[in-house]
Amino acid sequence: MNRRTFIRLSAAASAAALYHPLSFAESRPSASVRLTLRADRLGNKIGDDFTGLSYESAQLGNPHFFSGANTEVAGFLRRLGSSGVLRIGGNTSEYCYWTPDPTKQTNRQNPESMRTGDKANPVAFGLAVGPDTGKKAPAPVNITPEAIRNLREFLDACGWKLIYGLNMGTGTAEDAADEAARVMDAAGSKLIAFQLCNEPDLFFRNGIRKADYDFKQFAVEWQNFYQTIRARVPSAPFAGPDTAYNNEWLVPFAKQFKHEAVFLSQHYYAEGPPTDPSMTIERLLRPNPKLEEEFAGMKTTMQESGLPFRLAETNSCYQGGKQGVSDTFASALWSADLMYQLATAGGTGINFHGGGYGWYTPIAGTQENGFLARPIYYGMLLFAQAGAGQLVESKLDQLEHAPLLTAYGLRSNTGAIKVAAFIKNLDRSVRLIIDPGQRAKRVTALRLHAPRVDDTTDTTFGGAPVGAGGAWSAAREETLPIENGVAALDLPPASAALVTFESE
Ligand code: BDP
Repeated sequence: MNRRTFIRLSAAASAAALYHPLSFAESRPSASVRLTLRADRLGNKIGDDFTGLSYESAQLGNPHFFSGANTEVAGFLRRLGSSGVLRIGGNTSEYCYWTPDPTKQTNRQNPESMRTGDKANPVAFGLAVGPDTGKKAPAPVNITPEAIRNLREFLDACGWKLIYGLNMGTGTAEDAADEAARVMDAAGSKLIAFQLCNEPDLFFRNGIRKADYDFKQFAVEWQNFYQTIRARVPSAPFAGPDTAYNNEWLVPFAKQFKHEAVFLSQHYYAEGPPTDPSMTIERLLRPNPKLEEEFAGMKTTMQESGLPFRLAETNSCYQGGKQGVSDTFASALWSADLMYQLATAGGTGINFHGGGYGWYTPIAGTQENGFLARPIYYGMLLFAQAGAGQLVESKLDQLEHAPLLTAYGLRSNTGAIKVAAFIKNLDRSVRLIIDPGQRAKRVTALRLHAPRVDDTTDTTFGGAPVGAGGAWSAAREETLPIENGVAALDLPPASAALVTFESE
């Protein structure tokens, strides 16, 4: 090797050592992207109940988790919206058994102290259930009337509504009807729908049904459960099919059950399995063809049936999430962007799955140890702060400067124009020039920030972290310059901001 080659190679090596693909140096944006809003052209509405969380049904095995006493978790939910939707379901819903007489509990995993509500027993009081990893059939869990009563108290404490998953996978229609009667009685108008099972399009391969299980067989069972429950609870509302991803089940379900269902539901996991090394932050932040497919199915079914659609379970990576991806700041950018993508495509709500210490859970913890907001929660917080309203026609120009930039205009119900902007490029910053389409007297921005895109602990929104019980208020609100009616927002790589235009 001659000396010149050596110098060149060692210079390259030290540059490589300094360069970390996930850390970003603050740099002044050298390029601009322009966002033009047409404030007079309004699109889809975003309702108060758009936001939501999803928990495993097995969580009800500890009746003290979703209870009026769990003011911590109720506070975290309230921060995300005054009337969001809590969905109870997941893989474990097929292994939860209605137990109207608690003295007859059969499940050995359910300790005696959990039934007596012994708050002094940290195991009983603190038991939090994480997302099922789908690797084997989960342990059976008993659901008692106490759990249902407490669930109602919890909903009162946070103001949220309920989607309740029954067990069609391994339970009977009679038990489901009895459970539904109790849930209906306790939850009343807080219940927006029962779902009969979780991801029936995967029953053929997860041991719940035989390998030839298809939509036709499912539809017969669904109809039978529906009729049995309706005979007992004539006003029970239903949603479905709560499929994993399969439009070939979703579309015929919409056709066949459009008069029985109040809305349609499907799931979406951006990545998986976590053991696959190609499941990365970079991939999570790129557009996903799987999502496009789901949206196509969603649009067809909505047209077909006239029913609303809810993404009733979603998260970044199936099998319980991926450490280093699902628990990072990238998930904050991903979650809020997904909420706006869904609203733009016509969806009416979303439920991020979680619980316990799952990698992708928005709220992590137990009653014993306390709870904290994970990065994904901050994405939902940005969406909550934008609030309900109606999307405004928005156009991005010069996007070649930041191909992964997305931005959404919203006329909020408070009257203000808001813009949520996300730059998912890791290697460039950009100046976003925003023309709000109407005169503004003051423009402010709250930033979604973390020191690195793979950071797991230091996310902030508006310069402030979320504290105990969901406590949060913005500590830093930037005033953006306005020139000739347009505002300028500098976005560093992998970051987001919520901009508010106050009209004159
Ligand atoms: C979904 C299941 C849920 C799991 C999740 C996952 O409904 O119970 O926790 O996948 O694999 O399909 O993370």
